[in-house]
Amino acid sequence: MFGEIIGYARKQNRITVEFEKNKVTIAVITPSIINFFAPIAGERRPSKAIEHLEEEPGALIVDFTGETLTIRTEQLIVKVTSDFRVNISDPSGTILSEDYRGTGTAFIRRGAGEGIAMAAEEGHKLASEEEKISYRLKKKLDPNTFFYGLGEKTGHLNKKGYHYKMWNTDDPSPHVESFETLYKSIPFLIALKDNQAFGYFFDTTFESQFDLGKENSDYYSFASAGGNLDYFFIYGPSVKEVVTGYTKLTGTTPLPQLWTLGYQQSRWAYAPEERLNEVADTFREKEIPCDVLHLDIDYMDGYRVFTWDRKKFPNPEELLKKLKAEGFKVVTIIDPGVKKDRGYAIYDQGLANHYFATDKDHLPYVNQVWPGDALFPDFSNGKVRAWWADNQKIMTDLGVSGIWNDMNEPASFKGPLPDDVQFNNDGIQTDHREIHNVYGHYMAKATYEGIKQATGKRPFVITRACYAGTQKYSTVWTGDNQSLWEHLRMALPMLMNLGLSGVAFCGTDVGGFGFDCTSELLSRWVQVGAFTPLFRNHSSIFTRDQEPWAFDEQTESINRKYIGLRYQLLPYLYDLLHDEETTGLPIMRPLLLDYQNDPATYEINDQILCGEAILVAPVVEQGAKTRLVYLPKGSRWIDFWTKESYEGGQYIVKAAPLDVCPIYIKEGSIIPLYPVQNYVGEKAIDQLTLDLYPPENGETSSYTHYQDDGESFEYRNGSYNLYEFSAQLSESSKELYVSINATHHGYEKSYDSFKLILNNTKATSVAQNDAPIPFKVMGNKTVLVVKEGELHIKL
Ligand code: MIG
Repeated sequence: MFGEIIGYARKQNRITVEFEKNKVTIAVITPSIINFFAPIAGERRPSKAIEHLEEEPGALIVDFTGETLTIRTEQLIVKVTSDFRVNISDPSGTILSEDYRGTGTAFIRRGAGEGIAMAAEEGHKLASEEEKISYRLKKKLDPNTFFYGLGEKTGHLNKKGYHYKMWNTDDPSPHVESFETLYKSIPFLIALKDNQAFGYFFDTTFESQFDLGKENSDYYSFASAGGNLDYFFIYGPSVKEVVTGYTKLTGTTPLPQLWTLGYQQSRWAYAPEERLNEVADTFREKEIPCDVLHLDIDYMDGYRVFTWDRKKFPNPEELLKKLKAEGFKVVTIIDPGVKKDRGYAIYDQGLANHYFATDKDHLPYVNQVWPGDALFPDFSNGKVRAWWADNQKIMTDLGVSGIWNDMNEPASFKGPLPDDVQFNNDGIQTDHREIHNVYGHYMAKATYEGIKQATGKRPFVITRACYAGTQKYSTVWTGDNQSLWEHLRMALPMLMNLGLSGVAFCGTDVGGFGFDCTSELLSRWVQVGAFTPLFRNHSSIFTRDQEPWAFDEQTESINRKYIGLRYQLLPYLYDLLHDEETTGLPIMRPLLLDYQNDPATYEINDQILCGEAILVAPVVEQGAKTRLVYLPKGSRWIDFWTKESYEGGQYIVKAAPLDVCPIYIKEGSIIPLYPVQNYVGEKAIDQLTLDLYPPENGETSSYTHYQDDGESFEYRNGSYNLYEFSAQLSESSKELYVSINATHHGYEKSYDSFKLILNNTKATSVAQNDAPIPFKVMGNKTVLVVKEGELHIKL
């Protein structure tokens, strides 16, 4: 395909390498991020994932020996040889990524039977796929490599040994490990090898494949069914730096409105309005906090998007106003399929303006979804996105607070959209093969922009389908899981890998969507949900009720307990999302993200970190009343319930009766808490609680807390407050110094006081600026209320 290198040209940070048969471009984006581009399919087109590429390449040296072209950045050495073979090493020369130069072929399966060798089903499948792909890139696989990322995939945290595909797919059968595709396509892979992490972002929207040492353990490979070869190598060496690098390219999730972090209740479907009101009333009667209610497809008039069934919902505006007064925000579902129905405004406008995808003869393409015959807006056309964005006002003007985008793979009932369905692609006409994986992405983007323009507030969008970069516009949920223990277990690595793939704001249907949930399963699932960024219980029309009270008293009180805990943690979660807007780091993390030096964390599937401070080891097995917990090395950990303290780097056995989710707090943590409220904004928060777990003697720990109005974009103009908290324990362990300081004051409201909970601390005196401060010792902790300033606590 390429041949020998003939020469090269350099223009600042772009190096064009001329091969006998092709010309490639290597661009140094930053010292740790390199882009490799080969025009296999044709001209370069604007990326759909990367909208603002900031280049800060630093110093680089290029040199060519006649055989090998070497590019040295401040962080990497890239060597290119014939046939566009690339080796990448760190500055010390340790190889990170090496193109595979061997002749290894795919394994074969031998039939048992009479011992006759035969290619098995899978072999044939691989062979036929090979015909479809336009290029395959093979990289040498070292045995001590771990793989993460790839967005929303079934299976375990470490993806080594598996094969996955990127082709957005709605398959309602139970999601199992053998699924190669789901609703989302994020062609971003992280490799961790000898404590060095690096990533590859393959920016192709065509169907693509990742083989992670499945077909041959000597190499891993990436292949695409079309488009140009266009990938970014992103160096760590920490996984954190890789994730931050990837989100520097594709964007981070903007800070959401605070209420979106509250509890959300959904079901297919809360209709008519009496039913919705009944659910709302039950939350308030039972004092189970809830901020959001979702309306699924049955609120619409004959499944016509942007309409209401006026029999079931005679006056949506009044209804939403009434619910708002009770503290409920309503989110409505909007599907892409527009009913083919003359006289229906959305259809008429779409048709008149040529807004729908067409067949190859340029006639509007029709398939079937919920409303029957339906057409598909061509979201790859900026004009269509602008129209769709304007339509959001129809909903927000009635008081709708967020939009839930479903079915945007796009799903269709009469077979999949044919390859040759035509799309405008912002003026570079193309077909379904190129647009399929970004259809949901563009829909979410249009929805985000529409809500922003209509309300001026931070938009809340949930999408099922997405591509790399969708995190800039939308939160995601993982589609139609089922009420199975297997699916609760699966949710953890799936969400952790989504988080590592830039999708910081994500969640699963708590309790499971399909199949009937059990009281025990819901009790355990809500314990996980409380720590997932998007916390929504949702179930299908075909299943038994699944609200927190749908089972028995015990299940209800477990729901209340964990939803309440979630509301206490809101300021902590909000701080995480605020940090994430800059760093791109996920809220729900695999342990290895923070403990990369501890290889025992590399394959932990069933524990998570919620930010740095909280480790959660949920019970994900029916009947289990105890579980093994791994506490990572490098920190000490305090049992959240008993306050017992443990050294990291060990497994412990934790008793976990049904109402106990094992939770551990990292020693030294200072966690901001709100009181439990029925909904965000119910109580004015004049006092912030600081749940403090003192550091080791001689150590200091600190925490930055962020505060703003929780809904507008004013924070971008400086309208926010920052507080710096720190705690220091003296060498003798006899003195604890705590400081509370406002370091940025731009938002008009602030806290009047702080309630300090000093865990595992018995104070004998407390002074602020030498003046004694009253305090209470309660068991093993000390509680006091203070203003900003320096505190001297004698123990
Ligand atoms: O084919 O709108 O994943 O959350 O409740 C089912 C009805 C269509 C699939 C979504 C699910 C939603 C359901 N939808």
